[in-house]
Amino acid sequence: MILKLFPKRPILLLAVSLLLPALAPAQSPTLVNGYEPKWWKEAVVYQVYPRSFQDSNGDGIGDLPGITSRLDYLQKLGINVIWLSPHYDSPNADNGYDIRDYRKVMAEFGTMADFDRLLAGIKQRHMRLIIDLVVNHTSDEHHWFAESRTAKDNPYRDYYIWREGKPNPAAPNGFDPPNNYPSFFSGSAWQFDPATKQFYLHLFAVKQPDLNWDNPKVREDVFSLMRFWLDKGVDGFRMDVIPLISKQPGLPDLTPEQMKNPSALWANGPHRDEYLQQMNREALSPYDTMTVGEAIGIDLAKEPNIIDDRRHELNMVFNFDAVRLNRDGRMWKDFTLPEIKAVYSAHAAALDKHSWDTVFLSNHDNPRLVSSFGDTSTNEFRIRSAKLIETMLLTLRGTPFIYQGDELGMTNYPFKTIEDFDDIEAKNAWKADVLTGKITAEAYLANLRRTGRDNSRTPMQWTNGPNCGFTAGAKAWLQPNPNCETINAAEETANHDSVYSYTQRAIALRHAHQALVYGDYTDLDPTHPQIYAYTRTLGNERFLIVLNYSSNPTTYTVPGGLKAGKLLLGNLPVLLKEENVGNLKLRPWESRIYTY
Ligand code: TEU
Ligand code: CA
Repeated sequence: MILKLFPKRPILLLAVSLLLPALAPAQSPTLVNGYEPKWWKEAVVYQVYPRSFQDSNGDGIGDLPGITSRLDYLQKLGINVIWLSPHYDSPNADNGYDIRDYRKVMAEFGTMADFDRLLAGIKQRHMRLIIDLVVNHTSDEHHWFAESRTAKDNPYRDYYIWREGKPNPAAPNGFDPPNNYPSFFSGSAWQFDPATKQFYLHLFAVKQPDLNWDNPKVREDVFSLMRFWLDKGVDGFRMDVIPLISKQPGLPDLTPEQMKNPSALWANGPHRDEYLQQMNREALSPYDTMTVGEAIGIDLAKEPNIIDDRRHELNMVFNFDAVRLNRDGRMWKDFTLPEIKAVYSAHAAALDKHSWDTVFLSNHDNPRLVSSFGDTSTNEFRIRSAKLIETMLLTLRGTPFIYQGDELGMTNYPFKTIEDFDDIEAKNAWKADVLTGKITAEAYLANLRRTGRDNSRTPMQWTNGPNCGFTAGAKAWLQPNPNCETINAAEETANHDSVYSYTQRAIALRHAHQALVYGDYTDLDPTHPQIYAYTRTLGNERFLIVLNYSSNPTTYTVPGGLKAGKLLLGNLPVLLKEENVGNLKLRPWESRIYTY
């Protein structure tokens, strides 16, 4: 058509063909059930904790070549995106969440060439990689901080948050901290630094000083390191405690009310959204990225402020309402199925089609999925409940996240003494609470065995061989779980009825049906104490998911006269007569996905 317009003027023709698209109004994407389709909405994400995934050189510590050697395993599982917990140079005060050099790979994990090979291997297998952006704080060994602490007029002084202490002759160093902020890892959030006789803020460990994001140079340096990795071909970021970046002006003391949940204050600073919008503009928007923020302290109702796609901040966040249903502060607490269902109903109500959700019940900061939300009283129930929970995660609304080992049904570790633990959070709390007599060692350890982060950090169980096939070396950095005797990838990848093989089928089902991604969600029976029955519908694609979240059998009548149609996937072999019926005979921990 255009050729007819300008037969004799090729240059003009070229100019017009280049200009026209720019002139034409941006094609609004074809929405799916009101959602803008995105690869990261259709993806299943797999979190790798590199220190515990696969060792390749026998030093007992997982590494990048080890992950590369297992990419076929992940591709076969069917996952689309790998979230790599921190791989950067770090003194490992908090296992990598304390970064010394953002443009260098941790020596124990390998080289930049190893990273490039890993990224290439992931792309070759049509998967993507997001890395962990830890920029609320750095390591105290990062050169910014090494400079900053030397003198009050050092050009990097204002990269961190330094304040005068309150004179108190009775206090160590003669000063009390600037305010009453507690650290997440026990004790005060302030550390006195003798060199300049001032305190610096560290909401986490002493070796994790908080960056001062109010300093535009800090923001520019962060955006520049993000661009460094995006230029390498990384597909996005999981952002560590990102809502905490905007501190309270004047840093007044917490009130007694605020002291009960400081995150609620710290996560809602005055410049948070402005800085995330600047980050999106200057570091993310030029690339096709996926971003997920770790939103501690953000109420569900406030999440759209960060994830509504019209605000150009983050794509999604981790909300902790579900995964922390079994916690009261640090203490374990029992929970019920209606409580779980209430979380997802609240999410469905609070997040409209501009605010995409995440679905997860495990990560490197929480105990093992099947031990916390399933039933490990027998091996059979461990397998069934692990499959049931994967069914739930892969059919609820939002991008599902699988943590390494969940696909095998890995369990918590039989920790005995405090020496068995590595985690700084656990060790600091032992000093702060047990050694001061606030809580007995028995009570503390009993709780930690159920809630401790190290439960998820024990090495991946590849075989039933020495060190569970995680390392050819004599000793792993953290003891592997002896139950790799029965729970290991070698056995499960060869067994059609394993948790691995079932999870593979459930992921394939999600990929095959848009309704399980973009479909409307309806909880059919929110108050039922034992059954979780819900639908996902998109046009004439209609799915009924029924989960018997209990170790007791039951006969369940699907509400509203709804008939379960064709069975697409069950975690137990199902007799034909259990299709096209309203009454379902469900065995303990049985899950079924039907059309209807
Ligand atoms: O976690 C923040 C966070 O939510 C945890 O500290 C959590 O409160 C606690 O561990 C529950 O037991 C992020 C990282 O995921 C975590 O691994 C780091 O330790 C922390 O930030 C500091 O970077
Ligand atoms: Ca190694």
